[in-house]
Amino acid sequence: MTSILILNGPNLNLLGTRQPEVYGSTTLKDIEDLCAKHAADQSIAISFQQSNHEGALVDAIHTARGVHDGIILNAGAYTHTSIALMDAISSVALPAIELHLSNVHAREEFRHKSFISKVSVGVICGFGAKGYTLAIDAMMDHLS
Ligand code: CA2
Repeated sequence: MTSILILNGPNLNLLGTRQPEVYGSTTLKDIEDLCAKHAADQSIAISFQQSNHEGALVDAIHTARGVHDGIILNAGAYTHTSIALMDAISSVALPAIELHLSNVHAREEFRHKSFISKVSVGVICGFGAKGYTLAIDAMMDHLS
């Protein structure tokens, strides 16, 4: 069975509590449930994780090697700053999809830069919570 790690970075645990105009009113737990149902319908295994800590995210990416077939990563603000996460993705040699709820390209200039894009097979942004199921489908298509 194909297995996908869906990894979420800093502050995404606060989804649904503030800034609904930017990130929607769906909570991270709602998104996890959405992903679990979408994956179960297609007999895909998923592991849905979140951390506010860069090193913990690096550890989760390392642990994915030999366990998961691909990684969907919403690295939050670390997207725009973290060479460590970029190197972690490169080092495990698993396909990664960069994901964002918001359209980062329609926002502040500092959100236009991504270290994760450089090591990703593709990027999905701007579709809110729906982006997570789009990313699962894109990963399955990439792996097939
Ligand atoms: O659009 C996305 O998914 C982002 O990865 C979200 C990050 C942001 O730094 C990226 O540029 C784009 C921020 C997540 C913060 O989430 C919050 C949720 C509720 C309340 C406050 C922050």
